[in-house]
Amino acid sequence: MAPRPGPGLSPPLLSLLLLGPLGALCPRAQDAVELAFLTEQPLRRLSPAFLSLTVDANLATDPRFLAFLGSPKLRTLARGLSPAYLRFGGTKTDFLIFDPKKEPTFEERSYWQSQVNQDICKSGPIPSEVQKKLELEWPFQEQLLLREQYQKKFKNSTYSRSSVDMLYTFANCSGLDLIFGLNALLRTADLQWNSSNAQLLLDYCSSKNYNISWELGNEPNSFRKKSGIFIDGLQLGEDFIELHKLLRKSTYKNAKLYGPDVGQPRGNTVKMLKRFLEAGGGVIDSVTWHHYYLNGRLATKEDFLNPDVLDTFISSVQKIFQVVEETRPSKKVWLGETSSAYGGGAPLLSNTFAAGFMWLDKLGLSARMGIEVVMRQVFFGAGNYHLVDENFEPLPDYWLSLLFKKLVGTRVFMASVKGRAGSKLRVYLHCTDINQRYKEGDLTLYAINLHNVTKHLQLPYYLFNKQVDKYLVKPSGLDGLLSKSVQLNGQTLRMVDDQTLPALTEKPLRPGSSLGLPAFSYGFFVIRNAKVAACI
Ligand SMILES: *[C@@H]1O[C@H](CO)[C@@H](O)[C@H](O)[C@H]1NC(C)=O
Ligand SMILES: *[C@@H]1O[C@H](CO)[C@@H](O)[C@H](O)[C@H]1NC(C)=O
Ligand SMILES: *[C@@H]1O[C@H](CO)[C@@H](O)[C@H](O)[C@H]1NC(C)=O
Ligand SMILES: *[C@@H]1O[C@H](CO)[C@@H](O)[C@H](O)[C@H]1NC(C)=O
Ligand SMILES: CC(=O)N[C@H]1CO[C@H](CO)[C@@H](O)[C@@H]1O
Repeated sequence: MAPRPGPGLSPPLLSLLLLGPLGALCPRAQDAVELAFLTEQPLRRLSPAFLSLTVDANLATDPRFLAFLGSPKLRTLARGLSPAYLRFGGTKTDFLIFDPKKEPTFEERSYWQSQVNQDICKSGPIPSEVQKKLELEWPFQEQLLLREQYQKKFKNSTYSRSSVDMLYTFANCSGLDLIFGLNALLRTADLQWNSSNAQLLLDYCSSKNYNISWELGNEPNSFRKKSGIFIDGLQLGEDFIELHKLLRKSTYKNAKLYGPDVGQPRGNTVKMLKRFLEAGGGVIDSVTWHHYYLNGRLATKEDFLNPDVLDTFISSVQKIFQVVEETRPSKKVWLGETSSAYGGGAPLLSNTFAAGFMWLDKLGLSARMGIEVVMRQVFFGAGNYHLVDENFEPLPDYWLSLLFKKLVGTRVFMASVKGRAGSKLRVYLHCTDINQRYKEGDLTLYAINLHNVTKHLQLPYYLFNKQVDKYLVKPSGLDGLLSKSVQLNGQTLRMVDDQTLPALTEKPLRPGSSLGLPAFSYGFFVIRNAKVAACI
C-alpha cells in the first residue's frame, strides 16, 4: 500500500503515487519497512519506576568518596530520571559493615558543615577544595576498585552514620527511592545469617525516619568464589525470612524486601534461585536477578552492534520466568542490576554512543517480556558503564534514559517489522508518558537501526495521517559511534547549567511521512492523537 502523499507534491508525482504499485517511485516510500502494531490490549504494565538506577556499594569502600553525592549537578541529573529506584548494592554489599560509632570522614564533615540552609535539599555544593582533592584521587581509587573486582579479592570496610546520611540525602533530594543491600556474608558458626549488624543499621535508619526498602546479599551464587563460604538457596531463603521478621518488628513493617539478586541464570544459579524461592519466596516483594551481555575486558565494538548478542538476553529472561512460574507465579520479576558488560563495563564502549543499542534494546525487550523494573548499573561510579562520568558530565546513555523517561509510558504493546526477521531493525511500542506535551491515547514507538543504511519505517495504515514527533538520536562530534556526546534531532545535548537540563525538542513530521532512521542510530516517535483506547 502506498503511503498517503503529504502536502506539497506536484500533481504528476501525486498521480503516480496513487497508481498503486508505482508508489515505489516515491522517494520516501522506497525501501520503506511496514510496521505491524497490536494495540487492542496492553501486553504488559510496568512500574512508573521501570527505568531505575544503581550506585555500586563499592563507592563506600572508602567513604570519603560518598561526598561526591553532594554534587548539585549530579542531583539535577538524577532528578531528571525520577521516579526511579536507586539501588545501593553490588559485590561490596557483602563486605560492608556498619559502625555507628565511626566518625565521619574529613570530606563528609566538610560537606555537612558547609550546608547552612535549613532545607538540606536546597543546600550548596561540596566545598570546592574538597571536591578538587577527591577528583584528583578518584582515578587511583577507581583502579583499586576495578582491580579488586577483577581479582575477586575483597576486603571488609566499615561505613558510618554519616555515610548512610550522605546516601539517603542524595536519593531523597533527587526524588529516588533508596533500596539498600544488607551484608549477607556476616554469618554465625553454623552458617546462619548473623543479623546483628543489620539490626544496628535498621535502628539508625529508623531513628532518622528514612524510608528505605531492602535487599540481602549480592549474587549469592558466587559467594564461594568471593569469600570461600557456600550458602545454598534453602539457607538463603531462611535468612530472608529472618530479615523479614526483623523488619516486621521495626518501623519497617511495611517496607519492601527484594531478592535474591542472583547472577545470570546458568546451571547452579538456576538451582539456587529455585530453592530460594521455594523456601523464602513468600517474604519478598519482587524477584531480582542480574544481567550483562559481555565481559568488559573482551567485548568489541562489533559485539555492541551485533543483533545476535542482543538476542541472547531473551533466553535468559525466559529461564528466569520459567523458574518463577514454577515456584512463585504471582511474583514480579525485576532486573536488579544490569548493564552492557561486567567488570565495570567495556572501556571506550560502555560509555559511548555505541552502548545505547544494548541499553535501549534491553529496556524494550524487558518491557515486552514482562519485567517490571530495570535497574541500570550504574548511575555514577567506578568503571565505564556509568550514566554520568567522574566530572559529573552526562554520557550518551544518560540522555537516552532521559528521553525514555519523558516519552515512554508504562503500558506496553506488541510491535514488529512486517515480513522479515528484522533483527537489525528493532521496534518497541508503548503508550506515551502523559505530560504537558502529550496526552492520553498517544503512542510512543522506539526503534533501533543496526543496518549500515538508512531505514524508513511506515506506520500501520490506520495511523498514516497522524502527526508524528520525531526524537532522533545520533552521535555528536568526530568520534562517530564511539562519541561521548549525542545529538537530538541534530542539536548536541548539554546541560544549560548545574540546575537545568536542556529542553528535549521534537521534530514534527508531516502527516504521512515515513519515519527515517539513519544507519546505526535510534529514535523515539510519538504518534500524536492516536486515540488508542488502551492508552486512555
Ligand atoms: C569480614 O568481617 C566478617 C565479620 O567480622 C568476617 O566473618 C569475615 O571473614 C571478614 N571478611 C574478610 C574478607 O575479611
Ligand atoms: C553476631 O555478630 C556479632 C558482631 O560481630 C557478635 O557479637 C555476635 O556474637 C554474633 N552472633 C552469633 C550468634 O554468632
Ligand atoms: C516510602 O517509599 C515508598 C516508595 O518506595 C512509598 O510508596 C511510600 O509511600 C513511602 N512511605 C512513606 C511513609 O513515606
Ligand atoms: C553494509 O553491510 C553489508 C553487509 O550487511 C556489506 O556487504 C556492505 O559492504 C556494507 N556497506 C557499507 C557502506 O559499509
Ligand atoms: C527522611 C526524609 O528526609 N524524607 C524527606 C524526603 O523528601 C521529601 C520531599 O521530597 C520530604 O518530604 C521528606 O521529609
